[in-house]
Amino acid sequence: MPPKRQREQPESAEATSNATVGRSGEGQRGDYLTTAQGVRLPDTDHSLKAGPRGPSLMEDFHLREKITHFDHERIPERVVHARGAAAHGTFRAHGNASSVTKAGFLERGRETPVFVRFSTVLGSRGSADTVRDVRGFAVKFYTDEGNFDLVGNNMPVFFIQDGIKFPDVIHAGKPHPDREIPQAQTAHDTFWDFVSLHTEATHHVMWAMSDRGIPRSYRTMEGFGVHTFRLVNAEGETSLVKFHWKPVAGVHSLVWEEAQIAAGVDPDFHRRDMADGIDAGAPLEYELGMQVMPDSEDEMFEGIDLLDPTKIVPEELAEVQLVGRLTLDRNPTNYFAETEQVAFHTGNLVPGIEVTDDPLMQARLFSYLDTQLTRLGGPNFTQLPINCPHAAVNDNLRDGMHQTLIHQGQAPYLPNSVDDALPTTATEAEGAYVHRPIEVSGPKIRANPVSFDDHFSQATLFWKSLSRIEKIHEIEAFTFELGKCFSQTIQARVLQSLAQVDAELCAAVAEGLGLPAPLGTPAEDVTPSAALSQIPPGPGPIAGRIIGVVATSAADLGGIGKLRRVVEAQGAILRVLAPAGGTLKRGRGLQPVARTFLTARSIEFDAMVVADGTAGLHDIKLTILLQEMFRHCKAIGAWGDGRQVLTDAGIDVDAPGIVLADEVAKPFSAELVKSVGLHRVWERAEHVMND
Ligand code: HDD
Repeated sequence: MPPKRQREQPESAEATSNATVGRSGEGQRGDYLTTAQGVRLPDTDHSLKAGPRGPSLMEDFHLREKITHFDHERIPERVVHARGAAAHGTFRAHGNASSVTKAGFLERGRETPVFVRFSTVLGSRGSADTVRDVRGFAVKFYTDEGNFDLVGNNMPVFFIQDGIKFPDVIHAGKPHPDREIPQAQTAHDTFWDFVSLHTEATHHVMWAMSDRGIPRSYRTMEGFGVHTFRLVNAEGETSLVKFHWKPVAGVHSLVWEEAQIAAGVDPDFHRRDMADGIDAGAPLEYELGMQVMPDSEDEMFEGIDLLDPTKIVPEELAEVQLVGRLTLDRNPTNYFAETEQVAFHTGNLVPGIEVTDDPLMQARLFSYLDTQLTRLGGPNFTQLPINCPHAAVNDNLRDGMHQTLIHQGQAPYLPNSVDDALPTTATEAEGAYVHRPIEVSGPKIRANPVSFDDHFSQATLFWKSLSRIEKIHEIEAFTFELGKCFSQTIQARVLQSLAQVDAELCAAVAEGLGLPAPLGTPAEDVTPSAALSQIPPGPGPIAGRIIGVVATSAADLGGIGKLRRVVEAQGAILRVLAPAGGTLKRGRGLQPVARTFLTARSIEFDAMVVADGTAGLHDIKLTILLQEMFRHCKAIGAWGDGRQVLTDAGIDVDAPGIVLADEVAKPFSAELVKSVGLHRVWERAEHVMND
């Protein structure tokens, strides 16, 4: 229950003399319903009419204000990344980054409030969470030195090398302009037309068609700053750096069928998962990592052009050093005020962090500020509580739409001799952001460096680094997406690119499309990078994971209680599934039912266990649920006669990853926890495919 608001006290003289007189950022004050002007209302359900059956009257100021405000409740959605969800949290620095940057928030022990918004790129605001797409990973650090935004994605490379093509790639990916279909997906002609005609996109689509395009959860996604940044330390020395976010929960994805089911059954799958996890006391956690490279004149490292956003630096060549931990543990209070109105900008930098001349980054520096003017209706969006820096602001910017501050003084210019010569500029020692005097020279020219011409070698590197099951998923994704294209010319052109990546990949996709596989000359001297595969070497944490238990009131409720204690102690969530809702009672045992067979679907569970005492239970929806869990290679278990429910549902109990026992004892729970920690039982995949 939210705490009841206090009935309003009369404002003190001190409060009214504040710069923000009046509402002071509070959404609601007092217990009475009022108009926006603060006039108390007797009734909000009946318009003012000339008699009960008469016409409504123009003088009904409440009706007009209520409807007018409602008419304007929506603002333009983001042109990209419209669908998103966010959380508040804290960033704690380990302190080891101070040798390369003077940024205060990275000093040892510093704690900085953050707001993080995750998003899909292409879909509109009401689209589904689990579509195949890139995920945005935008972090706003409210540092003592001003706001720093790290506006990244869950993939370390981008489609294009120069920001001037951004409108083009987005036009190609968005729904076709005539019928506005398909929504939130790249499985259509214009996207693949663009990709095949701009082959620099090949590396990026290898990531998008991999399991990374359909994350299991925001908590199991990596994040990347993509561009190379220039860091400056207290001595003025510079280095070139790539930022990474490493999820503590490991990197895990859905399988394609699951993602498709979820898009219909629970379009809010990811935002629900994040909000529920936080509510259940399982925060989302990530380590901030940095790959530090020397700041050389040519901005190359081991033959890789650090200004090319379609290239990674393999972790084997530059170790990702962990410099701080991000913990997201508080859900927003109001979606619109916070998640919708938050405004990120790659130009929000703090001393010690600078940009480089990556031409994609350079265009972004213009675009983010510009887009907010339309989206948030004017230049004063930094005054919105979610965008407001925690550092002191004294900016000499004045007036404009939606000005909410009452600035004092007469001289908003510098220098001035009227307002006590304030504010004053700062020196570097006083914390001013002073750009490094990097030399810039060269002819004015519309061209890329020659090193940007290599469009395929890192796509090959990515492919060669995948495990067998990940390669199969990649082939299936390409075959699905290209199979949705009507134009054979476009399909054939994409195959030309795939032939430059790998012959096996190209042949397999060509076979699925029923087209000949062209020959190519893929790079041969490629060393795979283990960090690019997301198959975990061992079980990871299970916090935030959901384990279902099928039960009836005849089930072993004591056993369920034991299992609940084990998994909840590790931050996981146990949900009982039964034929009907309510509470299961048996003896002294009590278990609340979280889902019924009607309201549950396999996609929301990471593992499913059938309790003892359920033999004979049969329901077609339960059968479908168990078969989906089996096909999606999730852990399945049963104890006692629960085994029979599995067999009745057609589950092969001898297949890998089926955990069986007579009762809920340590080995059973431990095996189950281990399977969930491994995310999927991939050995079962071969079994499923051969069925
Ligand atoms: Fe962008 C939003 C990430 C290239 C122009 N972008 C946006 C968001 C993320 C990214 C995560 C959502 C922020 C939020 O949650 O509000 N964008 C990226 C990454 C890129 C990238 C990782 C390449 C490395 N973007 C990019 C380019 C341009 C833009 C090249 C334009 C030249 N991006 C925008 C935008 C958006 C945006 C139009 C839409 C809404 C907004 O900014 O605030 O300005």
